[in-house]
Amino acid sequence: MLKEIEISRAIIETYMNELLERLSLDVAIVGAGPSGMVAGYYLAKNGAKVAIFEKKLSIGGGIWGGAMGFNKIVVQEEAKEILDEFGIDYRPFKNGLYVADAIETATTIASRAVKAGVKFFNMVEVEDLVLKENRVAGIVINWTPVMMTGLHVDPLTVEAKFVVDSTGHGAQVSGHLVKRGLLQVPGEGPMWAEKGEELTVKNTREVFPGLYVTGMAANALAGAPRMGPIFGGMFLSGRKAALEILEKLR
Ligand code: 48F
Repeated sequence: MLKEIEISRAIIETYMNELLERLSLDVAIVGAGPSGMVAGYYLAKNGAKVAIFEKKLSIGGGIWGGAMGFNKIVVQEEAKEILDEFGIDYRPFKNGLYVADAIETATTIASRAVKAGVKFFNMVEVEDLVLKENRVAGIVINWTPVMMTGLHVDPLTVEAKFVVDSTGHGAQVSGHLVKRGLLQVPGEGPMWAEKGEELTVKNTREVFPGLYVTGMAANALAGAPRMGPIFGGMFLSGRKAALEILEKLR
């Protein structure tokens, strides 16, 4: 016999246990776009305890819509190996460009990340950082609907050895240090695909003790150009952050 409250108990107990197990993390990634999910995958695959917090209901960030809703993404030669790592199909176009399906890309990266050990918490917004002795030590979280409705509900906290700002164009997590005068975010520059791609990887780094930035957030912090619907830089940025953090965790 199906008992409604047993279904409720199954969900509540399982979710709460998973959250409790992750109140203390090696790495808390904020934002489940391409750079954050790829970072999570490489971290988890190499044994780090990692969770990704995503404020929207859906994970995947800017992948789904491709460009203007044409659900294709473009990847350049240097990043093709990441599509291979995930087992995502692509077709050569020309001039060293490859085209992959946006839906396959989002679902495959998400699925491989989960199988590698990443725990996604969707519908959870990171509203602040924990800062102790000039080092980022965790994140402050709340339910997205609470944030959207502006209800006066206090948040909870997750501690982490490293926090990764993978929040895209708005660099929202770094913004919490900006408003305290601890960091500057000039904001992204206008479109220049080649420079934007090169710089998003270069700008992927620890911008404050305990805080890494990836993807478009890395360029927003550096005042570097946006690049539009080419995603290789996002993937390479996520991998770079993961490998550097793994080195520091050892
Ligand atoms: O924007 P997004 O896809 O970040 P990305 O990894 O990739 C950028 C590309 O999609 C594209 C591009 C060309 O390649 O420029 O835009 O840099 O994903 C960012 C995710 O972070 C979530 C947001 O909903 C999105 O899914 N996010 C933003 N702020 C918060 C957050 C927050 N405060 N808490 C939790 N999630």
